[in-house]
Formats: sequence, structure tokens, C-alpha cells
Amino acid sequence: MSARTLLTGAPIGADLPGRLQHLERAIELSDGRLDGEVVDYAKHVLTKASDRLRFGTHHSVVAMLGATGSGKSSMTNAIVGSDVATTGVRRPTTSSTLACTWGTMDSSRLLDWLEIKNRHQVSDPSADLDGLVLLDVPDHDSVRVEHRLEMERIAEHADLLMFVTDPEKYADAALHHYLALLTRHGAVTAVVLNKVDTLTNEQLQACRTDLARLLLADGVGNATILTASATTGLGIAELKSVLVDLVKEHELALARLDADATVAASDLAAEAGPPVKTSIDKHIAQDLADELVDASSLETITEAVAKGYRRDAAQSTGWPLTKWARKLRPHPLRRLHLGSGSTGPTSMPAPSPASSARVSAAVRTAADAATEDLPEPWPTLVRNAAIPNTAALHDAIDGSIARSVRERAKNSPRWWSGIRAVQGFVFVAMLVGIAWLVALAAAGFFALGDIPTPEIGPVPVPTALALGGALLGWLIAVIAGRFANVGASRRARQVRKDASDAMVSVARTHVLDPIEEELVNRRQLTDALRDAGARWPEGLA
Ligand SMILES: Nc1nc2c(ncn2[C@@H]2O[C@H](COP(=O)(O)OP(=O)(O)OP(=O)(O)O)[C@@H](O)[C@H]2O)c(=O)[nH]1
Ligand SMILES: [Mg+2]
Repeated sequence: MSARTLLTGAPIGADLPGRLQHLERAIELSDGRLDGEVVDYAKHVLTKASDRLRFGTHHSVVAMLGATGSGKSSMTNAIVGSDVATTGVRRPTTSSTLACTWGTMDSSRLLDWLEIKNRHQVSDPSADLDGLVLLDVPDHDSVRVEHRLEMERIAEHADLLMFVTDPEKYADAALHHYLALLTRHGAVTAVVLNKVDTLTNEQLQACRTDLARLLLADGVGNATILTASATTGLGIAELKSVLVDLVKEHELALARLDADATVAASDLAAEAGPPVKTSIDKHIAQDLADELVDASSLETITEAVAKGYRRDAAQSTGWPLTKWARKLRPHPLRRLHLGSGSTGPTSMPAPSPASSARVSAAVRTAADAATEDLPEPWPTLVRNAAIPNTAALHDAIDGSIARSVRERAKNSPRWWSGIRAVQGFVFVAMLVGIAWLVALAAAGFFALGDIPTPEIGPVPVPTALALGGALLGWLIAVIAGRFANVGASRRARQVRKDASDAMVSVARTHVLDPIEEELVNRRQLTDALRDAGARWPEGLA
């Protein structure tokens, strides 16, 4: 029998340092995210492993645990071959742990770490048990609380645990409590049923069967049951040969740490949830962008864009005499600090409480959609990552709208300048006509005689110029206004489209990237846990 076969299902890691590194990475990724107690336990395992490995794996620390009077000290003496441990009828007898070391390699630093002061160097000419450090530990069930605490401390730090019990106490609740607890850590090796000299053969068989049944109920069905009598020496040779097999590979320390790492990683895995890959669906991004557009002031802005366009068009293409009047009214875009050539902060309306609530709800919906298959704490973590700064999100939404408006406002349509030139020409013609008519009137007034005036058909040229110019100017302004209406709607549409497209990148930068980052963290965590040897609870893996 070797450590491999005795340990309850825990694989002995050929690459324990590698697995511990993955566990360390998993701890970094879990800290502050998963249950603090579970993370702390994993940290403890990591610290313990690095401490224990500093002393090498030559020594195998085997702790004998059990109820008071079950015969741990007697068993220690039987294995050592002399009375090194105090045994007694008065309970409890052993109050501090005794360590018995086999072999020549110095175990003092290891025993210092284990805080064991009572030490005995076994002189055994055979090297069979070389490296064994056998611990006779205080009981776990006496009235002395410090005994129980010492036993728990040793159980946590020993490489291997051997439970010693007897025909009277094998069914005690305390024993089975510790068996179930410690077996999780892969640390239970064997249960030794002591004092079999007090039993008949039939009683021994019945006892063994009953003990096996109880171990199965504890979830330790594969634990080895040994029978012995410390005082008569019955079964001690077999027990020693089991110990020889256990220590000869010098890998018990690795086995225990490996098992602890598996437990720590598996506990984190249970908290982290299934190792499924999650990512943000395309439709989540689009839905969010659409919601941000709907919640934004884009509608108000595009109305101002259309108005501003119509006004600028009229300014350029209107009848020169009346267009100045428009200048008196404030420009709808300049009022928002969005006019052509504007830069820097805008004066767009602050988001209303309703629109803020809508943006927050949209972000929450996106976060929830991205984590719908994940257990807590991920939905909360992802939500918190996505809504850290709604003010920045609002600024980004306004910024993207402002950019689209300013970009589009940069260039005036070319037809405006064409019409302006025509309007100028027509206006000058009208002025010439008027001036001419005034000159004619003045000539009449001062009786300068008839000045010949050219005519186009029945209409004198100055009249044609003055009236035709005024009429044409007005007509051009009306027709240009019609075109400007079409242009204004198109400009508003373009701005709406630009802003909507830009909103996808706002959604990505301010909401989806932080969500994605948290999902990547989770993926890295589950990968690290898998590499650390985690086993996911049934149905989650
Ligand atoms: N008949 C019989 N008595 C035993 C055997 N082993 C131990 N005893 C007796 O059981 C009593 C308790 O033995 P200990 O070895 O002191 O028991 P312990 O588990 O160390 O007890 P604590 O130190 O109090 O935890 C002593 O009187 C022993 O002589 C055995 O195999 N057969
Ligand atoms: Mg004792």
C-alpha cells in the first residue's frame, strides 16, 4: 500500500508548484469578488504549502488522532518499540504533542514550524521508516478545549492522519465529525481499531463491519481499516508495514498539499460558478446603443439642426433685403454651442431624471443579458463594473451627438453660394432699376426734358429691372426655401445616423468594455482554477 492508494481519491500532483501558481492567480482574481472566507482559506493553503515545502518532502508527518483513552500514546510506544509516550488510566493523559522521528535527517526546523516541543529521536537500525515523524496528539473529545485546538492545529499541518479508536468509542460522534471534515482534505489514511485483544473473533468481525458502514456514511468508504492491540502487539507489524509503504516514496507532504490545493480550488470553483465561456452578444450592443439614442436629447438636437440649416440656407440664399432681419433671432445651434466652427463644451440640456433612469436601466439590462447564465456574484459584479460613472456616459453620449452635428455643420452646400451669387446679381439689377427710375423722376422734376428710356416690349428697362429684380429675388428665395426644407431634413437624418452609429462605440467604451473585462476576469479565474485542479460541483462542470 502506498500513499497513492491510501489517500482518498486525491491525485498526487507531479506538478504541485505549477498548480499552486495557478491557485495563486485564481486567488488574485477572486479577492474582493468571491466569498471572503473561501478566498482566505485558499490563501491559507497557499501559505501553508510554501511553508511546508521549504522543509522538503523527506519527512512524512503522520499524526495519530483520536478520543481520549483510545490508545494513541500506547500505539506510539508500540510502534517506536519503547515507552516514550506517557499512557495512563487517568483521562486525558497526553496534553502536548510528542513527535518521534525516524532516520538521520534533521527534522528540527520542521518541528519548530509545527510548534512541537516534545521530541524523540527513534534509534532504529533498519532504515525502513526513514523520514517518518509520528505524532502522538492530545485527544479531540476531552473537556480540555486546548487539547481540541492543538489536535485541530496538528490535523491542519500534518501530512497524514491516522485515527485511533477502540471497540467502545468507534461510533462516537466526535470521531465521525472529524473524519468527515478532514477527509475532504484528502488527509485521512486509515482508521486503526485498537484494543482488539478485548474482543472475540466474532465481536471483532461485527465491529469491523459496523465501523466500515459508519465510514461509508461519513463519505470515507475507501479509508483503510486496520485492527491492532497496542498492549499485546497484535497487528502492530502490519501497521508498521503500512507506515513503511507510506513513507518510502517521500511524497506524503506533496499528497497532503495537493489535496488541500484541490479543496481550495474546488471551493473557489463552487463560488465562481461553471467554467462556461460567456461573451457579449452582438444584439446586446445594438440594443444598448438604440436605448442610449432613445434616452438622449438627439431628437431635440436634430430639430435644432434642421432649424439651423433652414436659417443658414435662408441667410445665404434669401432676398438680401429681408435676410438681415433673421440675424436678430438667436441661431438654434449656436445657442447650444453647436454651430459651425464651435469647439469645446456644449450647452446641451442636462439629462432629465427620466432620461438618466432610462440610461441606467439600459445599462443594467445589458449587464444582466451578458450574465444571464452566471450565478451571483457575477451579475452584481458586472453591473457594478458597467455603471460606475453614469455622468461620464452622459458626457460621452452628448459628445458623440455634438461631434456629428459639428462635423456636418462644417460644410455649407455648394448650391447656397451659387444662389447667393444669383441673388446678388438680381439685387444689383433691382438697385440699378430703382436708381434709374429715381434719376428719371428727378429729371422730370427738374424739367430736364424727356430722357429716352429703352424698353423691353411695353415695359421700360428700369421698371423691368426694379420690379423684375424684386420679383425674381423673392421667387428665388421661395424656391431656395423649398430646397432648404429638403436639405434640412436630410441634414437632420444624417446627424441622427452619425450619432446613432457613434453611440455603438460609446456603448462599447463605457458599458460593454467594462462588462467584457469582468467576463474576461471570470474566464481567467475559471481557467486558473481548472489548472489548479479544481473540481466543480456536479452539474456545474
Ligand atoms: N486492553 C487494551 N488496553 C489498551 C490498549 N491500548 C491502550 N490501552 C489502555 O488504554 C488506556 C489509555 O491509553 P493511552 O495510550 O493513554 O490513550 P490515549 O489515546 O493516549 O489517551 P489520551 O492521551 O488521554 O488522549 C491505558 O490504560 C492503556 O493501557 C490495548 O490495545 N488493549
Ligand atoms: Mg495519550
